[in-house]
Amino acid sequence: MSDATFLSWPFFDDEHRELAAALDAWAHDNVPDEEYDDVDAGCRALVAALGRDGWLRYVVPAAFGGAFEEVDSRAVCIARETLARHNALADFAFAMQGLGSAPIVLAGAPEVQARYLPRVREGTAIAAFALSEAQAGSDVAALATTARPDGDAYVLDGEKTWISNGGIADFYVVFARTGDAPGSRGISAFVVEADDPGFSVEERIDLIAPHPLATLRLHGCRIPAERRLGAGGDGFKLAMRALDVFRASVAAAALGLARRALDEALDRATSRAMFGQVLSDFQLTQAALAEMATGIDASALLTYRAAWVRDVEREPTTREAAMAKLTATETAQTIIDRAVQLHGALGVTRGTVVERLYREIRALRIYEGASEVQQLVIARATLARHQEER
Ligand code: COS
Repeated sequence: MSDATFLSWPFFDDEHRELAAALDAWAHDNVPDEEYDDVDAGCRALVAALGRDGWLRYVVPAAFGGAFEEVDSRAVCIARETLARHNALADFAFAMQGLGSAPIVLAGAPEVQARYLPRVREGTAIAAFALSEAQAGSDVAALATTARPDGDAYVLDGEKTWISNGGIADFYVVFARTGDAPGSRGISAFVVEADDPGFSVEERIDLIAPHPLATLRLHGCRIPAERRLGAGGDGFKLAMRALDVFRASVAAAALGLARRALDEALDRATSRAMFGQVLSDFQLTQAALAEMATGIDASALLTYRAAWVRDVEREPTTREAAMAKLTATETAQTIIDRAVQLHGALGVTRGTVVERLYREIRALRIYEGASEVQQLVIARATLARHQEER
């Protein structure tokens, strides 16, 4: 059992503690502790199971059957941390239902919200967030997909890539350029359904830790104008607001992977005989374990600080979420690498837990804003505060 003492920190209420225990027990019984051979089928099954048993209530507001009045960041983070400890694809399935529907929660018209959000909660519709393009990854404002108004519709043209749930999603929140305004100002968000004419999955992308991922093609893709989310030109800010919530939760997922690595390392270190003692008797091992445990607590403090500021203080958390994501993902990479080292040859043997974690953690330092983007965001906020105080 992982260290759960963090749940007594003042960031949490009883409902958070209950969620952590109940979801851990559920995952133990319902989520395999191994990779799926077929990630598409696995992901579909996980979304269905998470919906059936009520866990997706944490990604939509109460008005659509959600567990909290508004989506609660601490609950999302606890859910991701817990699921990631068991199986990274389970965390992915949960998180993508949230990220893919967040722009609808934030800015969808009531009828658009009513069309998608209950199905997201039930796990009967799979959501996706289609922002990145081949030439617009970190530099979102450079995206080139267009959406042209045409009567009571919009016609979308362009290509999106590295889209999570690409190929299995029922709908995609697609960001496209609607106006002549340059950079970030001319972008709007739309809901595109997988069976809309002109929408196709161009190519599936294979990852070192398999998750559904694809390149999407929009070719004269015509959708009703009501499926635009928020005002025209608001798309960039909408994407950033959705990412503010989910970046802190990526930190939580990294934390879950790191906690699992420490658990595995502790089991190994206390059982592996070497030179007449066990691995954990060596001070070098103890130094590694100490750094791993400290890195986990430091990451947890930043992660749950970001979630608490958003939920309780109701302040913008761009800076806090960036600090959490940067620290937790980079630290988890180091912790998992140490766990691999403590396992020796077993650590690089296909099929061991630490080998799986080693592949799983890598993408978290890249998606939803690479570490370098988080550094940029933190530096900008720090400099802006300094200017204001002068
Ligand atoms: N919430 C609300 N508004 C925000 C915001 C946020 N978190 N961040 C920026 N904005 C606003 C700014 O205030 C600015 O508004 P005005 O035009 O009214 O002044 C506008 O959005 C543009 O912001 P900025 O000038 O900072 O945009 P940049 O093009 O410099 O981009 C980064 C900033 C690099 C931070 C952004 O492009 C980014 O996050 N990139 C990574 C994208 C990403 O995560 N990709 C992964 C996709 S999902 S796997």
